[in-house]
Amino acid sequence: MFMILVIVVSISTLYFVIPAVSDAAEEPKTFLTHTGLAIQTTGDIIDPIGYTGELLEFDPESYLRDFDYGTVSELEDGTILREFTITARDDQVMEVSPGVFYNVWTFNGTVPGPTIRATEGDLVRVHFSNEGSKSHTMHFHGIHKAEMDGVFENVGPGGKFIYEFFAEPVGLHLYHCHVHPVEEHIAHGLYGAYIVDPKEGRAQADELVFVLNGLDTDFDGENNFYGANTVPFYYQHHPVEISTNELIRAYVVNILEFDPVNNFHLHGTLFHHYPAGTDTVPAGFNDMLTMSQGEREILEFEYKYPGLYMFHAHNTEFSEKGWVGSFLAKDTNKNISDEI
Ligand SMILES: [Cu+2]
Repeated sequence: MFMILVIVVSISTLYFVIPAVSDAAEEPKTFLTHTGLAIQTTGDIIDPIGYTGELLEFDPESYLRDFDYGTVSELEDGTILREFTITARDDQVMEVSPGVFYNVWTFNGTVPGPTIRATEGDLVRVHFSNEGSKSHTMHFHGIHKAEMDGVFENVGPGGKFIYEFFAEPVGLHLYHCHVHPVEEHIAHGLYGAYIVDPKEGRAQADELVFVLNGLDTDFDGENNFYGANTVPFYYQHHPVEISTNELIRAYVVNILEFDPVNNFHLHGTLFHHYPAGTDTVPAGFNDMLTMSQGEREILEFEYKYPGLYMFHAHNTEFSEKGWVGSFLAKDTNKNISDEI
């Protein structure tokens, strides 16, 4: 009788244990729902949009100093031609914070898109393809013909468009999708920085790009996360390494949706700032900058003393929801002389 009881208990235990073991071994899949919500689950989905969102990896570390100068050639009249290939998609998913998945819409697979860079007077030619499921465009800030403005000529799914214009004026500009509702197309990530360098160049510096943005991960028209270059708290966990007594040039673009203003506050030093980077005379010497949506500023500064210095939105709601980082200023010259 005792043996029968043991056998019954053993079989019952296996019945409950084995399915649990096989479930645990299943890899969770990422799905987009028809509302655009990105979820991960091992279960069956009853509300699928019909495809699985591709998980996107984005590295804010490499984005920071990554400039796309295009493919360069020279026209017969001596004009420099810079050609760029940009592809829009709207089906990818990014884990923007541990366990939080968001349907990102991308130019060349990143949010922000690549930092497009040219020199004043260059001919810029952008070969744009829309591989998304919705219409998209590229609207560049700057001086160009009306038909190159990327506003009225919607590029449908599978469509292509070539934008061509001369790089002018000198400055820090912006590009973004301009299809309605523009708010939705920008909030999902279709934007990037566009830099036009002066012909004579700028002073040698360690150059960094910060695109200030936010993430409305629950679609209520308010941001749940804020950041510089998309990933909340990234530069707090991975401080930006710079050198003391070296000129730092930060290209700061505010593309934050839903909130009317954003700001940039620097600790331990002050910066000269140039609105839109269009003038050679700084507008001020400050440690605090407030920008409305679409505004850009070039900041130039140096650290006198080595150490860890914060930079963040002075609006504490934004900084406590991710828009905070640090510079790790190292006394590089001292280290070199020590080694010698
Ligand atoms: Cu769009």
